Amino acid sequence: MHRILPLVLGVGVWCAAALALDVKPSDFGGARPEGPCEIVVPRVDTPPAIDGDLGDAVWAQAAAAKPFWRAGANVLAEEQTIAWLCFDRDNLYVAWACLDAKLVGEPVARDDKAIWRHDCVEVFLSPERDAKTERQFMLSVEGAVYDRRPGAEYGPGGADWNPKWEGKVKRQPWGYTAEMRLPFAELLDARKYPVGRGSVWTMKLTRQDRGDHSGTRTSSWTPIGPNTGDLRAVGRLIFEDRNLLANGGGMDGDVHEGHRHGALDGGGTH
Ligand SMILES: [Ca+2]
Ligand SMILES: [Ca+2]
Repeated sequence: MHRILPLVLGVGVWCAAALALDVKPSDFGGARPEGPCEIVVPRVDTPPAIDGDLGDAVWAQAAAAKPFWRAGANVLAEEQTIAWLCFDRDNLYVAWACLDAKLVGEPVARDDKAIWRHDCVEVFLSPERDAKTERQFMLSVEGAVYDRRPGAEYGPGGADWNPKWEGKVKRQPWGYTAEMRLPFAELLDARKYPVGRGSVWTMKLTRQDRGDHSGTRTSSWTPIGPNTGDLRAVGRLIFEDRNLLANGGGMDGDVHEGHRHGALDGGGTH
């Protein structure tokens, strides 16, 4: 969990960041995980206001996903990103802080592929833990959205899927912040399959960065291939509690799985 501390920032420009989070330049970056990327996200009582500003107290309780890796390479991304996640009964919430020297974007219509020429953050989610079903939520620095779900009923590419979700962005002196509210009911039959303690989904968190450099720089929380369509690059999104096998019971496979990830305790949550 994040400590709630006053902002003590060594770089002057950071002083303008009115974040409830204890965000400072040294927070960006970090070591590559030894195993699969996982994050255990806490349940919260008070939802954030989705306005792009991370001043909501609830973000200090959220789990952080970092660092981000350059797509197609085994090196940290040039401009780093932190995403924070938490949930309540009805929604998954995602906050973003993106270091970015030059913001590039313009308003475009929903599902306009021009969004790939803009600065964007993206979430890919599969409650079924099957990457081929992953739903994509993309939000540009100008607040444009692209969302898709694989399936013939959603058109070629799946972009005709238009769920109800919220995403807002706020420009910062050092880049931008963003917030998303992703309703469970848009992702699955939440009454039949309630999301809660011990639920595990697969997830990718990625970012497209345009700027004075050539082309798009793609980066990802999970080490990933050259583009965000990499179906193997999923991490595990764990709701509230990683291991429900408190007494070591259960099936052999589950025990081994729990043991294997035990070494990562806390690694994805700070
Ligand atoms: Ca907010
Ligand atoms: Ca869509």
